[in-house]
Amino acid sequence: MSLHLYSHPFASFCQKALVALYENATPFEAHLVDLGDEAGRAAFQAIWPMGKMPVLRDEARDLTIPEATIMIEYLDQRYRGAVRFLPDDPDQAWRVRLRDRFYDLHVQEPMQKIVADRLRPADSKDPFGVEAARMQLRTAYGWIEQDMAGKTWAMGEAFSLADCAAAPALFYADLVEPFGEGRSVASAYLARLKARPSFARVVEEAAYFMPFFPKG
Ligand SMILES: N[C@@H](CCC(=O)N[C@@H](CS)C(=O)NCC(=O)O)C(=O)O
Repeated sequence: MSLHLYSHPFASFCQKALVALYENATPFEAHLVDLGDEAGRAAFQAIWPMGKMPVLRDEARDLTIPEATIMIEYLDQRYRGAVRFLPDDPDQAWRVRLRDRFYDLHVQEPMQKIVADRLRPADSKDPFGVEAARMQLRTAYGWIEQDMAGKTWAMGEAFSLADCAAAPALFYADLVEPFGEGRSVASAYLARLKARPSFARVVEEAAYFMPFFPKG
């Protein structure tokens, strides 16, 4: 097996990479990363010193590929399947990348900020930062409501890198800052993502860990 994925099924950026791998049934060996375990963290940091998951190793080419977006681009180039994550057309490609950045920076990041705050000790909370993150999410939902109008996937009919990014980002964001009234387009998009077999499998594999999701 050439491809080795270092990840955790509950981690949102790992889920993004898993969606891409499952979309094309790309064969890979999964390695569970336990950052809570000192030896596990050290072993993982020997592969990628930044210690952020997911990381892909392509043993056949002796390459280490961190960053979920870059990993998916790599899969699209080197392990291409029926689903193309980045279109060849440059004008379509930058639109995909824009949406990938959007879901990482404006949905995943504030969502992670809120989740991380729930894990902080009571005397180290950051209510100001959490409120700013909530506002950022609400603004992002407004943009999604317009951007997704009339579309099945982020780029229309073709599933892409942008949808790999959107699936876990929206799944967890809706848990910490529910879409609420007036976000029917975003809600319907998330429902389609949850029904997509690749992401449904990801959610099923994470189900064991869901009771550990920190409550607000
Ligand atoms: N920019 C990275 C972010 C990866 C990331 O934040 N991963 C989280 C899990 S979802 C992580 O490894 N967190 C562990 C830590 O921060 O110690 C990517 O897109 O892959």
